[in-house]
Amino acid sequence: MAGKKMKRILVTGAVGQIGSELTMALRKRYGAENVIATGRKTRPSDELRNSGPFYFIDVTRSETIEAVAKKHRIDTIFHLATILSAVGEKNPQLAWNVNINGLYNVLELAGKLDMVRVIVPSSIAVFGLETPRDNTPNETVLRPRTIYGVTKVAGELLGNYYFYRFGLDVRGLRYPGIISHKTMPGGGTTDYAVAIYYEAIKHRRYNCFVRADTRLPMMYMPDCIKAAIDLAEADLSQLKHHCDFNVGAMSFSAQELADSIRKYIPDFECTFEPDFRQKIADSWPCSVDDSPARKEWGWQPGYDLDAMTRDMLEALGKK
Ligand code: AKB
Repeated sequence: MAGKKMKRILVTGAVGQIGSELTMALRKRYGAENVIATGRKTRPSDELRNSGPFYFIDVTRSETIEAVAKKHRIDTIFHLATILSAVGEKNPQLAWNVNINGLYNVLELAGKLDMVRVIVPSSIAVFGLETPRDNTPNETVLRPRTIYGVTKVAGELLGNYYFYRFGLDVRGLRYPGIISHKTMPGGGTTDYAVAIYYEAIKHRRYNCFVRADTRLPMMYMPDCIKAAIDLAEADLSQLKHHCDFNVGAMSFSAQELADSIRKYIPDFECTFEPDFRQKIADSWPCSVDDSPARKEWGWQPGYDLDAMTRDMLEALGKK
């Protein structure tokens, strides 16, 4: 069984770091009119607004998603609206409401409207201090210490539940930190790995909010988009996992990241002044084992640290 084809797609969180680029990639692939971008409050870029339909919705209010989904006869939702780890620690109630109730609303609606598929990103935040940190297995201890991680574990379980209980084709992958140059990330722990490039170009210096030896798994945006689309288009009969795929690309310390930038900007200076996000970073893996994703849907990243740094600096330099 290959699973039904996606035709009309709704993206929640389309104004965010991943959503803004994923929406454009989906529009190119599925036709601009067939990919409906939605956001809650932030004004969409001209590119997003002018290239296809855009609506303001609130995922915690089911009727707002339902109205758009019915109007455009949506059969697939890429559900990206989420509160990330650092903002979540500042407002755990908001994180619970958006990440849990928002997801519940999306899954219920997808079932009610007999949709083909729901794609929901998870995160390396599902892991915790008791998890092996190097080459973290796909199947391991999931005891996160952040509310974001708690909601992501619950989200994976909920998505799997809807698959096994109601036959709804829900798929998800555990993203590492995502690095990109179009839209800034909104309140995660791995945001330093994006900010460092902007500051290197603008000011030749950056004060990093984690220690130099902080090593985390990371991924460049083109790989992030490819992973979402490859998983969404994978043959259902090949999937043994559904909502909980590890996906790796690269792993480096904050120092190694600064060194990689220094190869291109020799006078770049990086200082390290850890804040509350250090504790979150210390509870996450250094690298992940993504062999189930490679085996079940052919996951293969394209970028390593130096290739990404070259591309980031070139793109931001032009900006
Ligand atoms: C965050 O730092 O909160 C996110 C993530 C790893 O899920 N980038």
